[in-house]
Amino acid sequence: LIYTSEKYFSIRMRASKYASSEQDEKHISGGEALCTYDKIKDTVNTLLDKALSHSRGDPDFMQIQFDVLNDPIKKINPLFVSNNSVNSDKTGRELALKFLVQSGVSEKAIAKGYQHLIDQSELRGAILIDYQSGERVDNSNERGIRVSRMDWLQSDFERWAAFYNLPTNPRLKEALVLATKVNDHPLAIAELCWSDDPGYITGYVASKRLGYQRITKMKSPGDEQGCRIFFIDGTKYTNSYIHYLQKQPILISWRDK
Ligand code: PML
Ligand code: MG
Ligand code: MG
Ligand code: MG
Repeated sequence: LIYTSEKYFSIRMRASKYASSEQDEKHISGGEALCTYDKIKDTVNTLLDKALSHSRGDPDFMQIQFDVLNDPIKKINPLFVSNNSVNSDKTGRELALKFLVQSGVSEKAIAKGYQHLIDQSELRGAILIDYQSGERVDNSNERGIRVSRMDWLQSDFERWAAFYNLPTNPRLKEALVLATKVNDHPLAIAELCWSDDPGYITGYVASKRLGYQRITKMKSPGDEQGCRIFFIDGTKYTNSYIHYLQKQPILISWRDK
């Protein structure tokens, strides 16, 4: 047998509704994967299925794209996961506030972060907020920043989940991949997230200091307003951070660097 160094590809999907109508475009689903050439077909099918059976609705626009990776893939360990069970979304939001403050984010920045979300209700990606001033530091308006080029081999994820007695929930996997990438960068201070899926109310705060703190209730069922805020040191090098989020290939890898 001859082993060659294999090429990897980044596969990305995004699906939406009303893209070509008078109504505001509605984000339905997005997805990211890294794979070798022989896995492209299966990976594309998985992303296709994800968007065609989505609780936010049936898309009328979808784009699936792949491109070869030229930069080397960096392997990083997943953030440590803790579970916080709360009995209401109010308690969940209060706990999230506490975790953000413990991670170093100012209360002013958190309040302003929530205001940016309210002002921009059609956001598709994440917004970047300075962790002290609360100013928004990306210029992407309602598009937001999309984190790309990341994955976690399913077999490695399943070994990890079994070890920690966690569910092999694809949402947990995708969110933990993203949170680990986002927080691995020196400019990252913390992330706040909950889903835009009406039926999924678990969210999290993630940071280098606290790991991935899952919170069981972050919004009321039926609510389609999601949240993804990256609190960063936004006083310099913001463009290099955005470049990292969009371009640096990251493979989450448990105990196997
Ligand atoms: C999403 O669905 O886009 C975000 C889900 C965040 C929480 C995932 C989890 O830990 O269960
Ligand atoms: Mg439209
Ligand atoms: Mg995958
Ligand atoms: Mg979603």
